[in-house]
Order: sequence, then structure tokens, then C-alpha cells
Amino acid sequence: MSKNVSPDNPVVVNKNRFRERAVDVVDIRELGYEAFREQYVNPLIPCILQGVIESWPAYQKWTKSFFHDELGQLPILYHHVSNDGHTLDWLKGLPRTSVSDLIDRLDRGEAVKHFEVSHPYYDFLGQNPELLEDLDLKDLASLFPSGKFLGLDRTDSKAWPFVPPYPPQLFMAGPNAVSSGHYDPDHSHTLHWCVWGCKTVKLFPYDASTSEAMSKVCKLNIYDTLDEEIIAENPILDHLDGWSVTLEPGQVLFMPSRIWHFFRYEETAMSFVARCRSFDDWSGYRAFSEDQQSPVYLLPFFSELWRACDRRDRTWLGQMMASQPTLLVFLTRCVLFFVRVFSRNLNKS
Ligand SMILES: O=C(O)CCC(=O)C(=O)O
Ligand SMILES: [Fe+2]
Repeated sequence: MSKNVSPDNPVVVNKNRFRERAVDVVDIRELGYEAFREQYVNPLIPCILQGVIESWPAYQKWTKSFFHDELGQLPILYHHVSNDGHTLDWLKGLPRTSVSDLIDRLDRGEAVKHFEVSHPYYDFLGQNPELLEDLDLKDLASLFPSGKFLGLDRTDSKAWPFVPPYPPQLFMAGPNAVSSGHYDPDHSHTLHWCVWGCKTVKLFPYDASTSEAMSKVCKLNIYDTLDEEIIAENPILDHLDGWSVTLEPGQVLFMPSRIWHFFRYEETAMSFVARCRSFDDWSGYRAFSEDQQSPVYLLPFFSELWRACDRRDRTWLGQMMASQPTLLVFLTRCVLFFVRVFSRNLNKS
């Protein structure tokens, strides 16, 4: 058994020989914050959390029909899905449609997704801020210990892509859609609220020694029965040991930092996802900045998205990214070099 699995939950060996168990369902009002941090956050064990969002107006109000009928005319961006069935096809750009049209097309099984990329250009809630009044993000922040980094609270996302976490995101996809397996490279702890619809997720603990092997299997649809040949080529598949859970509307899944997750939509579904930075020191920052979404990799992409935004909608940093990407990448590289060399000393100071 891997080190970070729930030891008491019965194990099922699935059709592909992965070992899977259910996640605990806990009520934070009974468990308490301290116990949640000790039993789930610190050992990096996922769970479903009750008692966090039930008092939000959005909990009752944000139904599929509310989005389809009441917000139906609002514009929303989406992606096409590539022929492999799960990666986003960037070559087809970021088209825009209305919310009701997108939901209808998802229901019809069209290969499209609304998958926010943590940028204001694609941020549906940011563009419709009255919807944010239906949420109280402080309830999510209070689940985690306080801890500032460069003056930013753990849930403060305004410095993304320089400092985690990602800003809150919406995800919408249709029946049988799968998302490529991944861990979130901002290294944050995640609260994934399945707002409406139903989706399954398989979760596996992060382990640096298997990370390379995992990144080879992440493009497979592990919900299908895999060929023996594929299993033989990817021996990691014979050692997968984690959790599987089907999320119902209203459920909030806690996904700890860097857990691998593979989602499949059982029907058209929408999730709201909020993040909390998992580190508050320079070693944690260094680990993030050396991973796949180092700011130096994201800057050119963010710069393009800022250029697509109307000039009046750009923040000052957005304007910098739009107009001076090369300079910004150079300066960021210098800072990251400094962090790499001095991260230990910075932590002591
Ligand atoms: O909902 C999905 O398909 C992906 C969600 C995800 O990757 C996340 O919550 O981090
Ligand atoms: Fe993710």
C-alpha cells in the first residue's frame, strides 16, 4: 500500500488492476479544523467535506437551469477537444458563445469544454462579479492554517502566475468527457465543488520517484479497459493505488497538493474550484518554480491572453505582460536564479 492512502477504507481492485478505495466523507462542523488539518491536509489524503458551503446562496441557487435559463445569454469562452478525446485543442483558438448554447452543445455530446486557464480573459465569474456575491470564499480559506508569503494570504491569487495559488476556476464538460490526468502544478490544495451534474475522479498520491512514469500514462483514458500491451509498456499501471469517488451535485472534494487526478464526466457537469497555497516559505516556492508551470513558462502564454483583453481591462501587471513579455521573462529568470541559489538562506532570514 502507498504511504498516503486511507488505511481503513476497503480496497477494491478495479478492471485495470488499480487498487482503489472510497474517500472519507467528513463534516467539518463535527471534525473541527485542527483534526481536518492533521488527518487530511498534512498527510495529503483527499476527502469530501460537508458543512463548508451549505450556507452560501449559490449552494441552492446555482443549478443547471439557473445557468441555462437565467444566465443563458451571457457570453462564455470554451475550448475544442483534440482528437485524442481529452486534451484541449489550442489550434482551434478560444471561441465564445452564450452559456445556454454551450450547455446545449455539451448535452448533445459535442467535443467542447469550458476549462478556465486562470486568466481574467477566460474568467466567467470575474466577468460577472455579481455571481461572486453568492459565495463566501472566506469559508474555504479558514479550513487551512494562515500563512503569508510575500505578504499574500494562502488563498490570495492576485500574484498568479508569479505566486500560487491559481485564481478560482469553473470547469464545464459533457457526458463521458475525460480530463487528462495531472497534478496541479501550482502545488496548491484544492477544493473542488461539483456544482451541478455528476463526475467521477480517480486520485493517486504524488511520489517524486513515479512522477515521470505517471506523466506517460496521464494521456491514457484509464476509465477504459486498458490493453495488456499498454500495461506492459507502462509498469506503473500495475502499481496504481489510490481512491475513486463519484461526486454528486453539492459535494466538495478536498484534493491535497500535487495529488494526481483523472476526471470523467458522468453527465454534463459544472464545478467551481478554489485553491489554497500549500507553502509559505522559499523552499516551497522553489519547488513550484522548478515545476511545469514556472512563471517563465506561463508568461508568454499569459502575455498573449492579456493582449487579447481590451486595454482598459488590463491590470498594470497585465499591461506589462502584454507589452514587455521578453523583459519580464528575463527579470523573472534572474529572480528564480537567485531563489535557486539562496532559497535556504532566504528561509532563515
Ligand atoms: O473538472 C475537471 O475536469 C478538471 C478539474 C481539475 O483538474 C481540478 O479541479 O484541479
Ligand atoms: Fe487539476
